[in-house]
Amino acid sequence: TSDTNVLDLSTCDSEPIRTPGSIQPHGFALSLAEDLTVLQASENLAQHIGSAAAGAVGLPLARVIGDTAAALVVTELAATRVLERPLYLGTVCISETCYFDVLAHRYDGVLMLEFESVERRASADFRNLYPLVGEFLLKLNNTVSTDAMSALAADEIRAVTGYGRVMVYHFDHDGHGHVIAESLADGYHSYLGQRFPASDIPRQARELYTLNRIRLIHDANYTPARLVPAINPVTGAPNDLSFAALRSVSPIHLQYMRNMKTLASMSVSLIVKGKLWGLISCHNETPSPVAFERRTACEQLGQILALSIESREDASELQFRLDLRRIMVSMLGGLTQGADFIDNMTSVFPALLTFARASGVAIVVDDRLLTYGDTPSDEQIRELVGWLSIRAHGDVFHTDQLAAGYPGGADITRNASGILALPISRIHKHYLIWFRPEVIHTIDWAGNPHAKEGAGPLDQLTPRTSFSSWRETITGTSIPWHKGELELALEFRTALLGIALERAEQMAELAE
Ligand code: BLA
Repeated sequence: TSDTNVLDLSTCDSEPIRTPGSIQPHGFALSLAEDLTVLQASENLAQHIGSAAAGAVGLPLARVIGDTAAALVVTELAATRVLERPLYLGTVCISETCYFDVLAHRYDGVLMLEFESVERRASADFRNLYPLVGEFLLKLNNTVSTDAMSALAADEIRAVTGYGRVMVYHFDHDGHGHVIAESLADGYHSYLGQRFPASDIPRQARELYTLNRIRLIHDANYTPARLVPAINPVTGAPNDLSFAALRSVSPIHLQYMRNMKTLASMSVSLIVKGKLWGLISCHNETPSPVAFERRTACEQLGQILALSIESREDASELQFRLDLRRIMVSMLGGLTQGADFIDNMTSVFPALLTFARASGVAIVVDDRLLTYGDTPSDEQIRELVGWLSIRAHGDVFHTDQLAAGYPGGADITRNASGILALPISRIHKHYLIWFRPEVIHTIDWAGNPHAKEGAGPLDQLTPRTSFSSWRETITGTSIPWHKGELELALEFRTALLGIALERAEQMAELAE
């Protein structure tokens, strides 16, 4: 029932966000040769330190930023290995403009220096930030649920950034995001519990956010500052700014922010088991800087949260599978007792329902059909088996939305929106089928995800303009099948086939 992909996302997906050719202007950037000759400079150099960008190209670094600042860079670069993540070298004054945080990183064969304009010397702040991370760890130890841990993280990150709204945003299996925790300042309305469609964050952005865990948009109304010249002489291509702190971001996303009435945005990636699990998304209504060391603290808080989520998920996954396995083992114990396979199966019917969190189950063996619990009629089940044997070719079949694929599904939605069908013979059309009932539920979207606002003037893609709550009712689906359930159902099937085989051999022996 949900068709959120009304936008032509291929265009969205192909915007080259790693090579925008420009930076955000709350700082300036230089790319350097190994001997620290300036290769490229951002065109806003004059606004920050008075010298023209084009004039800076080809000069030694000291001639552009002055001897003191250059000496700091030289010393720090000699002392540390510069990697792809920006490294803080120090805070400097350049031609009486105070202060700049100097960040260095090396990516795609290019050494980049970024100078972020900051209000005061950063180093004083570190003292407050370290204990904060420590306290966060202590608090996490006393917290069990993902939502509660996320709420703690949101509060901490709001304290570190001073932003007005901090949300922990979790992606579901379709890529839609769900706000699971939030921390708000006065005057900020809540998005807690709301969903945002997957199309709000395109594929290449998710890829980049898996590699680079933090990004800041200082002021959504900014005018980008281009790098001059546009082609990097080392690579012969536009600079890959994937890890640059000042990377200019997608104009489409800047419009989205303005539509959302947030002018400053920072987001921190939550990587769980190597995948982008969600984001900590921070909003401020007005432009608002977050200095490097504060961003680093947020990145660490994000990593701690992600690791905690990972370990809780592992533990509950393990427990879930253990519980299932216990039920399975006890069922198999019962099945090897009596003589007749089908009679045996009826004795474990209640356990079968618990095993698969189902409300009905059916066994079809030749012309025998046995059901238990809430199931479609015998006739409807026979029809379904006919379809399954063609559609699924003897493989395990599962769906949480039967009517979407099965023509007869609409008539049996109420008790069979979800089915898991196990073929239990290698030759015959014998099935064990679990049924899950329809669970009608609502989704609270932030704005109508189906609205065709994606097609703007001149066929340009524009983001949604409304974020006022919009409720959607989802029908025809059951609770989804869990990966562990499917895997254990397969194991169960293998065991059943084994038992059947053993039976057949015993029968053959008796006949001899
Ligand atoms: C990027 N979109 C983003 C980002 C977020 C969102 C968090 C990362 C940048 C940042 O930190 O601000 C979306 N922001 C949200 C969501 C919430 C939020 C869902 O606060 C909810 C809590 N966006 C569109 C459409 C397109 C699009 C239609 O709505 C494309 C046509 C593009 N979004 C888009 C692009 C980026 C982006 C290209 C990458 C920006 C970049 O890093 O350059």
